[in-house]
Amino acid sequence: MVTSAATSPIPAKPGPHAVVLVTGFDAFGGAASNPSTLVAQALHRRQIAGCRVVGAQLPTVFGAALTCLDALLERHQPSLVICLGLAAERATLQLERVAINREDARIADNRGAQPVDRPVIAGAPAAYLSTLPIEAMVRAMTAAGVPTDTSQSAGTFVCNHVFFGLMHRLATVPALQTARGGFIHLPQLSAPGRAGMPLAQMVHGVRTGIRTAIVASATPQRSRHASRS
Ligand code: PCA
Repeated sequence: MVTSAATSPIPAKPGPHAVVLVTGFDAFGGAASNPSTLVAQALHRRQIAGCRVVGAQLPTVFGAALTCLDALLERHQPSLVICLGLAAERATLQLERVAINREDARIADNRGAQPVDRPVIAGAPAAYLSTLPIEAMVRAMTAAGVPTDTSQSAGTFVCNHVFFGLMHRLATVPALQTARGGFIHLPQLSAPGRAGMPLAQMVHGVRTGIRTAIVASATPQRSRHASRS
């Protein structure tokens, strides 16, 4: 069963008390840095469409990442949560549609854990859909000059673990049931002789996506493809 949490608009009127939580991850798999935490840092304390951004870093560690996310959710009671992670093989920003209740690690996490074919949360639904207005965000981010796509798989490593844990909490914790959330994978940072995207472009794309998510109605989005059919 795929479960989608309520698709109401952002509940709190945009204002100084409405919080947008943006998380990134620390470096993993031998890489020197992770652009997701750099984007979260760059947006920390910014105001976007009347909401205050709280940027934070999660550890790339099964379990500990969700413990850290829980503390942030409890402390900030955000109206909107966007978790970011690196998917180095991708060329664009990618809004993930679905979090699955499964983890299966190709490499060890930052504490050496490498789970094989186990649920993120035993007894929870098989999957959750993002509650972000994905189509509107992709349109706005692309129009802002930041190559952006949708993705139908967040993988089975720590990013999916956090995405699934987030969506389960938004669906089941009463205080969070009107909040919306989702996950965006980022390409690697560009560097001399290496393909990728500059940090400023990623920050601009994520900021544009957040603004769109705040102001967009959550009524069903017209498909990007509708005008072609
Ligand atoms: N990317 C990994 C985990 C941390 C990150 O930034 C992933 O895609 O699962």
